[in-house]
Amino acid sequence: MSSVYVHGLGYIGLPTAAMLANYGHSVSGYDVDADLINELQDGEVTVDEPGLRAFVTEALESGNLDVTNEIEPAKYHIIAVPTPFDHEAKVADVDYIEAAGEAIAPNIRPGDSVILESTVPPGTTVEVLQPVLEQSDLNAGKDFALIHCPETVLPGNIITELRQNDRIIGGVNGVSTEAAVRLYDSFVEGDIHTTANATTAEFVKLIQNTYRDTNIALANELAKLARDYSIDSREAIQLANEHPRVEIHQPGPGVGGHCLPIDPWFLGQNSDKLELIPVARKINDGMVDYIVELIADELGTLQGKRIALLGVAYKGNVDDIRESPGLAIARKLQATPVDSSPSMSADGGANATPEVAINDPHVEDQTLDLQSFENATTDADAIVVTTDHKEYTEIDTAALSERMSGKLVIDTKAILNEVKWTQAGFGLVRV
Ligand code: SAJ
Repeated sequence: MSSVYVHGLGYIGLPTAAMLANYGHSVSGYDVDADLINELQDGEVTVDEPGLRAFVTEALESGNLDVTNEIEPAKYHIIAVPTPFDHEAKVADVDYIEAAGEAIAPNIRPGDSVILESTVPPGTTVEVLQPVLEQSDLNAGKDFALIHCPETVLPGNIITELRQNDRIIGGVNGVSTEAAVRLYDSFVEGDIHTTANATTAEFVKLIQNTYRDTNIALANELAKLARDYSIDSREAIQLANEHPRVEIHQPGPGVGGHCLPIDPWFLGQNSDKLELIPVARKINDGMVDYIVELIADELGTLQGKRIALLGVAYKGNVDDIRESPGLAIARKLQATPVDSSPSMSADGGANATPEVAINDPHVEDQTLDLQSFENATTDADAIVVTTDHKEYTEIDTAALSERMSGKLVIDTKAILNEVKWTQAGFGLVRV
């Protein structure tokens, strides 16, 4: 079994390191964050990902996984560092990839492999990483293998998908591709698809998320149209999807996470041909305003209203709030003046806004003023479900009904049982 160095122990690097270790490789996990290294050395796993703690503990206790803040030579180097997104310029920051390359370069020996797993704009492996690694005086494709192998796992199901998903492997030449196939073949149960072209592998990863984002934009536009025609968008989409060649995604409060709202921009970073994709992005980002308007419309006014917002994680059953639509809706509501007339507004000033109480059973964040479900919903005029957490499907409607002032429920994820909620006397509005 090979020695592997995993650079970056985040959502992808840590489970990947543990996976390789649990399949018998000798793995070192490295991260620039000294606190994270200390925590992991003490056996602490803070990421809220099902099964991850036990999986990492198993790897550490087997002796196959070691976490360290030093970089040494290894047969394989896997780079799984973040590529932060500059929201203003809409471009990827590849500094961490360059830094990882610089740290690896002095440690590469002939015959080693460097695999980039981080999501990157097309061309990054060859144009950014390769020159940095070749400072070693060794040549990619000739002396060492250089490969892009994008991660494709779904947060919330990472360990299963690491094993079961197909992988795309694109080396800078055939020898590079084959070297990576040998490593991934040791634990991947899905199919391994190869291309002797790292840029194609980068492109494929990005178009998977772009397909999803663009498809959701269509669903969101359809949801808006359906409301105008007073029909249920979910029923219409479900019926449309009965056709063997139609697969429309689900509408919602917008698109969150660090992948779908970002990757479409990475795709066009080194080209001027983006047209449709930015429109889809605008539609999905615009859902925040649309939902705020919908809440105001359903309540008649936002003046003097108390709204319980349920869910700031970007999707169900995870603790990740990156690009969270729920949080954006809460902030937008909190910034929406209820009336421009000082005499009319709740606090007598022109800047009065509705009261927004936020709950999320999965998120712990001191800066968000999160409330318990009970406190958030007490005296609420409306509840707005913005994340499909399982806890929200199990709400005791009778107890809630006693606590709330109003009976309006806006379910942006369509997770609440229509019969249960309407029988309990709630007015249920689905997006
Ligand atoms: N969403 C909708 N409607 C849908 C599906 C999702 O509004 O029909 C929203 C979700 O609520 C969420 C956002 O989209 O806010 C993204 O969620 P997601 O479950 O589609 O995807 P992510 O971001 O958690 O993970 C994606 C996955 N990509 C694909 O399915 C093509 C995952 O496999 C990737 O590994 C991950 O991006 C990544 O790291 O790129």
